[in-house]
Amino acid sequence: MTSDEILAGLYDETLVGNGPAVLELTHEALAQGMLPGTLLFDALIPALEEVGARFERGDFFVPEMLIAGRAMAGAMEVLRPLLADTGVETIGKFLMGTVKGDVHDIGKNLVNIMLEGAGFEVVDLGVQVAPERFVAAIEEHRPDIVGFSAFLTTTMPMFKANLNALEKAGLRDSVIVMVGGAPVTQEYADAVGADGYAADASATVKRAKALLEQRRAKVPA
Ligand code: B12
Repeated sequence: MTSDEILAGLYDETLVGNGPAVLELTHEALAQGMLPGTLLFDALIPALEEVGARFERGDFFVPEMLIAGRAMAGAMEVLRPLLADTGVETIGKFLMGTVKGDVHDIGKNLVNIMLEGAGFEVVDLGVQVAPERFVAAIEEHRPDIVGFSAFLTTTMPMFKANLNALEKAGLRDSVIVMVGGAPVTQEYADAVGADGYAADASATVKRAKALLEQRRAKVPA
C-alpha cells in the first residue's frame, strides 16, 4: 500500500468507525515509516471533522459519532507514546479536565499528548470534572496551568463556574487558566476571564509556553 492509500483508508475506516481496520492501518503506516503526526493531522482528525459535519446535517447520529470516536481513540493509544516520547525535560505542570456535564475527551487527550511531547507534566482529571474537583486537584497538585475543555455550547458556561470556584478558594492568582474545545473562541475565553485560549493542540503548546514565560518573568524564582 502507498502512503496515500493508507491515509485514505484511515480516513474512510475512521469515518465508519471500523476500529480494527483503523488499528491495522495505523500499525502498517508506522511499519512503513510514516510519521505519527501525519496519520493524526492528515487522516484521523479530518475524519472526525467529517463525522461532526454529517451529524450536523442529520446524516449521522450519536452511535455513529461514538464508534468513530472510539476508532480514533484506539489509534491514539498506539500513537500516544510516539508523539509524547521526545525525551525533553519537564518545563511545567498542566492540570487538565473536561468540564462537568461534558464527556468529549478526544480533543483534550490530544492536547495532553502534545503537551507531554513538549515537556509538560500533565495531570488529567478525565471528563465530567466538577468545579470542586478542579479546586481540590489544584490544591493537591499545584499546577502552573489548569485547562478546561468543553465541546458543547451548553457546557461552556462551566468555565465561568470553575473560575468562580477558583476565586472563592483563593486560588485564582496561583494558577494560569486556559480554556478550549470545539465551540470555544478567543472572545468567549476573554469574556469569562480566562488567561489563555487555543484552537488546537499545537497552538495550546505554544500558548502555554508563552503564558508560563510571562508569569515567570513577573515572578522571579
Ligand atoms: C466524537 C463526538 C462525540 C462522542 C465523544 C466521544 C469522546 N470520547 O470524546 C460522543 C458520541 C460521546 C458525543 C456525544 C455528544 N455530542 Co458530540 N461530537 C463528537 C464529534 C464528532 C467529534 C469531537 C472530537 O473529538 N473532535 C476531534 C478533536 C480533535 O476535536 P478538536 O475540537 O479539533 O480538538 C482541539 C481543540 O478543541 C483544542 N482543545 C480541546 N480541548 C482543549 C482544552 C484546552 C485547555 C485548550 C487550550 C484547547 C483544547 O485542541 C484539540 C486538539 O487539537 C463532534 C463534532 C466535531 N467535529 O467537533 C461532536 C459535537 C461536539 N457533539 C455534539 C453534540 C450535540 C453531542 C451530544 C449532545 C449528542 C446527543 N444528542 O447526545 C452528546 C453530548 C454528550 C455529553 N454530555 O458530553 C455537537 C456539539 C454542538 C454544540 N455546539 O454544542 C458537535 C459539535 C456535533 C455537531 N456538529 O453538532 N459526541
